[in-house]
Amino acid sequence: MLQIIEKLLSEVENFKAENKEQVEEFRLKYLSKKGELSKIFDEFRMVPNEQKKEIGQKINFLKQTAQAKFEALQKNTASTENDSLGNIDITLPGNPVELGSHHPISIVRNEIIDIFSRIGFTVEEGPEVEDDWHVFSALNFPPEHPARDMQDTFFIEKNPDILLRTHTSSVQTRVMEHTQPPIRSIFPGRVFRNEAISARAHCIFHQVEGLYVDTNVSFADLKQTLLYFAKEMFGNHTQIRLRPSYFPFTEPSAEMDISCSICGGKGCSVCKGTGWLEILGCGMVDPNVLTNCNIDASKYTGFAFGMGVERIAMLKYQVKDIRLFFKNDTRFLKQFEAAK
Ligand code: 2NM
Repeated sequence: MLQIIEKLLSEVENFKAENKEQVEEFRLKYLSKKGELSKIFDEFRMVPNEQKKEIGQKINFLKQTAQAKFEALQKNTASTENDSLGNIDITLPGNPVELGSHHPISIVRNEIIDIFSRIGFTVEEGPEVEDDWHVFSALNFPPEHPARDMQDTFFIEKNPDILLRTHTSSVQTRVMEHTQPPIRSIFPGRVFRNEAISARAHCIFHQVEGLYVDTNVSFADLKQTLLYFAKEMFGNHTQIRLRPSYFPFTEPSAEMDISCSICGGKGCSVCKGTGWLEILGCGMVDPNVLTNCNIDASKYTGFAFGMGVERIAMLKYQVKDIRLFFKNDTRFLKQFEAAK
């Protein structure tokens, strides 16, 4: 009998329960009317009187231990199963929410838009899939112009009249066609060129172009507007330089350099020792373009300009490879201004 009591005591002490079902198992096995303890109490009646004291104490101890164990098991399983309500410290801070960051192209595009918005330019957008008229013909590109070549432009295979715009000037055609001057807008958007991808060129990139058409718009207006832009974008110390150039839609045309923002004009590896960095093309809108878009070229003049957002972003952030903007490598992207 003593052996049985010892065995039960060790069983009770070592019993493990992970849920309510196992606690109930414990109760049935040891504490219920047909359980082990009941049996022991029944057999106790047969114990000779001289042993009753010793064995009685052992049985009582077993009963107390089993009772205490049962209560402890109940308490433990209750507290784990009630976690969703009872055991949570609601004053603890929540798990941090990871925020993304703005893409550098978006940051620079928005900054360009802000700068021109402050002097009254509105923002206009248009389709990426265009027709020949809005991208080339209306803009004074002659039929044999190389930009119209398959090598430079993505055409829709079955219809060479439909193509991916190579510049956002096509939006300017659309705006001029249905708006009489004054027109003072910028045109941000994605453009497509059939070019080999390298560290300096990509087949998809972003432009912001600008257009100002009104009476008496002059080259001096163009120059001051772009000087203001350069100073806002690259700092008040920035100087500009205009070099004669050629574009089909402007006459005269120019390319604009800024004094090198890295070395301040002394000459370094970024500006290749020249002290100047090319950032955009510009010019006075060719009267043919105005006429093509139903604007009276004897009454109105205009200036236009266009820049690559990637180029500006590469200069601003000293990014050496344009492909980084398109890779979606988060190690690159998370270095830029966090989303709010
Ligand atoms: C450039 C450079 C020079 C330009 C011209 C026109 C329009 F529609 F008015 F004729 N839009 N954009 C222009 C002029 C664009 O990008 C380098």
